[in-house]
Amino acid sequence: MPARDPHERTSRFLSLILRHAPDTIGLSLDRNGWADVAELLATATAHGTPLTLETLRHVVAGNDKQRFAFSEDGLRIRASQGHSLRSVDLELAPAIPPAVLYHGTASRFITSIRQSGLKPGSRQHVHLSADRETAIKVGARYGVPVVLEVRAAELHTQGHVFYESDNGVWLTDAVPVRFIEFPAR
Ligand code: HQG
Repeated sequence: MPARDPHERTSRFLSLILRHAPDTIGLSLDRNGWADVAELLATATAHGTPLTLETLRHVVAGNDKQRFAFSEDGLRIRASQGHSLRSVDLELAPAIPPAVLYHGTASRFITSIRQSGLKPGSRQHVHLSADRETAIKVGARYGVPVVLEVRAAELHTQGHVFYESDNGVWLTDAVPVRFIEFPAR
């Protein structure tokens, strides 16, 4: 899907670099996923994606999902969730989820999910949202969206650990089939 505007292009670039592949521009993240801002600007620019502090600040502040966050001193930046890099530990505190959380997926994945439950795929966690609307958008990225209801509180009492990212995304390791309500066909 081509990015529509320069800010979206920069947001997608930051997602790639800060969640999945910092090495493509020769950047390294620390164990908590933080990149040095000055180093990010320099390495991005050197590798063909000119990036200024002003643009970075705009993209972070105006981001629709608040995907990125600066450290308190403004010297570092990281993605708030969505990592595939196994080396990154966001050190989120375990949280108690609401009774129900939602997972947006595409209809073509339903047969497989009915068999093996929700798995994190290439990411560190299964991503869940507190509202249906977000789940519909997430599912629509891959095809005809389907919203699954996850009995999160029950799963939590069974010992599954939940986290809530700084931008409000709920994360857990996996969701077994028996905790999922599938919509009636
Ligand atoms: C599916 C976006 C077959 C799962 C969103 C999903 C999110 C299975 C896909 C964040 C399965 C993985 C993450 C199974 C799960 N069999 N398919 N057993 N278990 N799946 O992109 O949750 O905009 O890695 O349903 O808002 O779609 O990038 O995960 O369709 O928060 O900030 O496998 O990405 O955030 O896809 O999205 P993804 P996701 P950003």
